[in-house]
Amino acid sequence: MLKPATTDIDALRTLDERLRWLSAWTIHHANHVRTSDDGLKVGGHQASCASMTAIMAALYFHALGPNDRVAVKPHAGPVLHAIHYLLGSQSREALENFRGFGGAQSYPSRTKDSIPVDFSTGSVGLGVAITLFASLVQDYLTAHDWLGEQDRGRFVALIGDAELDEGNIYEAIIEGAKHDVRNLWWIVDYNRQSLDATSADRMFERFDEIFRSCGWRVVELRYGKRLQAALDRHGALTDWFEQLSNAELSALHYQGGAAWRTRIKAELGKKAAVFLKQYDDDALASLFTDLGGHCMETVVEAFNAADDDVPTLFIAWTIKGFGLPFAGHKDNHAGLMNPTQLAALRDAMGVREGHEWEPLEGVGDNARTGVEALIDRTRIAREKRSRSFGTVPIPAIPAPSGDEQSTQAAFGRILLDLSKAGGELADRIVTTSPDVTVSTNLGAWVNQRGLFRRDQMADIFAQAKIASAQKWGANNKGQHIELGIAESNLFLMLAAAGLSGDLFGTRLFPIGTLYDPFIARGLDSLNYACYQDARFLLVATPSGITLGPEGGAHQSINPPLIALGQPGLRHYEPAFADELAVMMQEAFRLIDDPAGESTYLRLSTRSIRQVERPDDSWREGGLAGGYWLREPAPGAEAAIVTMGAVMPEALAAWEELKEDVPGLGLLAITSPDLLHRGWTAVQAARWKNPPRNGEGDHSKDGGGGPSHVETLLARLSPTAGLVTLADAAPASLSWLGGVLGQRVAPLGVEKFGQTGSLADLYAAYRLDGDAITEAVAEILLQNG
Ligand SMILES: Cc1ncc(C[n+]2csc(CCOP(=O)(O)OP(=O)(O)O)c2C)c(N)n1
Ligand SMILES: [Mg+2]
Repeated sequence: MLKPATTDIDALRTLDERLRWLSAWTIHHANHVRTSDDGLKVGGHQASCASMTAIMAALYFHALGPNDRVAVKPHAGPVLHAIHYLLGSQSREALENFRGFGGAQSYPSRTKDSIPVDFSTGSVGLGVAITLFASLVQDYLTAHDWLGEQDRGRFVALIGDAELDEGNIYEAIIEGAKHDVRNLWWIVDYNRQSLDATSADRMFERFDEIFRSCGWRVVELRYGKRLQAALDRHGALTDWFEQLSNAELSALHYQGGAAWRTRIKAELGKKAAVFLKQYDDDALASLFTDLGGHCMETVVEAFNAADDDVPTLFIAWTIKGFGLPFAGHKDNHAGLMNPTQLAALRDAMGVREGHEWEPLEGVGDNARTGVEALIDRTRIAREKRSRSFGTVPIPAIPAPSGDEQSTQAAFGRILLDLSKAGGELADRIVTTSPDVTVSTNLGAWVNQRGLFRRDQMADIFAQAKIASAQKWGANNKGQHIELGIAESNLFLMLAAAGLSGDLFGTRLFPIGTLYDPFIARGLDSLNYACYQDARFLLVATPSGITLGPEGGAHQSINPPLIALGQPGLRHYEPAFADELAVMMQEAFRLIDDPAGESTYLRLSTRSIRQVERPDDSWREGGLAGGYWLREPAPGAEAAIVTMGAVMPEALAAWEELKEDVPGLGLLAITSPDLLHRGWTAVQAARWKNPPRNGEGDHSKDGGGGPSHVETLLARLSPTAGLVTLADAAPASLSWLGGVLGQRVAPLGVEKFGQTGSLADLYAAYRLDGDAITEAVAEILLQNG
């Protein structure tokens, strides 16, 4: 760690002021200067920025090394942009267009911002926790000889104090403790205010205990040097000050010097007389705002002292809106200075009107040299890092053999075969699961490739010669990261490992498994992973009421609908093992393709008879979202349209009905998600809509020709009826009727499941042959 010279401290103070000005001005400009044609409030968080500028100046212009990565508190996004503006890596245009289309994003975004953003933030808590999993991925890569010591860094999260209420943070530190995670700095902007008001009192003491018990070092930056010195001389004042509640403290900061004087006089009387005499009102206000997080020396000292790999929580006391007219006001979260207030701040900061965007405006000639030198020496990346893709050959994945198979068992077999065959892809796969490794069929893979731990963990049961099918020893070459039961952690782990190419230059192929219904438990973390364009394979199994005796608490209904609405995640739902093999191969390809995405496979434990295939012509359609498993006659009046584990019911019904319903087709849907995307993409292309800013078109369609789903359904009569059948919410498939205006009789699960045999459940929930026959009759009758 570099020890700063005194002149550097001065330069850092100047940069702190510049960041406070530029962030406030960027937000002001977007709200009060830029013309608005829709009357919407643009917004921004001047107060949340102002409380962090000293911390961020010290971090970016002093403490950070070139390999360090930071998740910035979402509402301090403008400060990050201001930092890059000073470094010359952010344009004035992007700042002038803050929160505008194509401009600097409101919250730091890896994919949409032009500056290097290490982790997107926005949904509070998630940016914090992903740094922990990124650190774990760093250790994984080092242990596997993919990352040298010289390329390792520290992971930093800048956190709002109210953000610490998010439970996912505690789930993460518990997991981190198990893995002895290190190289983390989490820096809390302890301004004691949330969005609505001031936050609960003295929570820092609780946080302190929680983090320490998880193996963290906790460093509190309560007072700045000036305030500390004053309090040291006046014991009674210290006691009084420390008794102030968060609300009282904030109110006094807002009210200013006269209010401090009145309160102190009233409550300490003579004991404070000597103290009060030393300060006029302005000096008094200034003294009490000298909290740890605003005192450059204090911040720099604390960063310098934490120069090891122990995970460290810094609790830096600050004032929300520090230096701005609404400092400390409980309602200041979204508060914006009005033009008069802004002009006063501008004058106070020595910024000339019309020169607001000058990077070092108001910095005197003497100071300027030091500031420029410090900016030059700053070691953080100034350019957006190039993403690494296309590095790993993806071998063909053969289908596992067997007349009867479940997709879940086939998944385990495919991974086992991949492991045995070896090769680069197999070596780069890292699997992870929240305590359902064995029950999602990852067991054989883990037996082959082992659990990952930095330190050796003996397989005690194996050593004691106790019979077990599952090996459970770990070392630093293992390829499975076992997590506790916290699905949010699973998705954050997948997010971090799915960004390994971007963060560390080495692509991993992360595979996470969990039970399908519990996707919902980690949904925001999953969305967060996709939002950052992390690449992974999510295997959700078992699924649906097909789980039978396990009952309603474990039977998923709506994940296909979730997937239908989730950008960056492709849903595949195979019925047969050969489909699954093709989908896994495609999922690996998509992980390593610049225009790719993540894949969600919805699998089942139901063992079903595999179909005989005359040839491989189904494959292309299977990958595109669907294919005719039983061809309809041209212009046929009816088709059964089915996805996943209920395929045997559809096949049986087709056999039974094919005589009575001439030309009846059976359409196997492998991805409603892809079909829907292809359909809308083609329509957009027809209307010549350009693709949205930066978003890859993941469908194969888009040229204006018919989409895959249109081609499939055009085989039927325009007046045909579709019986859709899925062990999922019926809306997963019923939308297909909208494509060509064909009628639909939707079958699926709309009520919570329960225990029972498959026959019982399929009958009760109308997924059986009778239901299909009735539905076919229904649509034919309607046809008149
Ligand atoms: C998951 C989530 N819930 C709610 C919000 C809305 N929100 C944004 S900031 C905020 C309060 C943040 O307070 P704090 O973390 O203390 O930050 P600061 O005081 O520094 O602005 C809330 C509730 C959000 N961004 N994410
Ligand atoms: Mg706060």
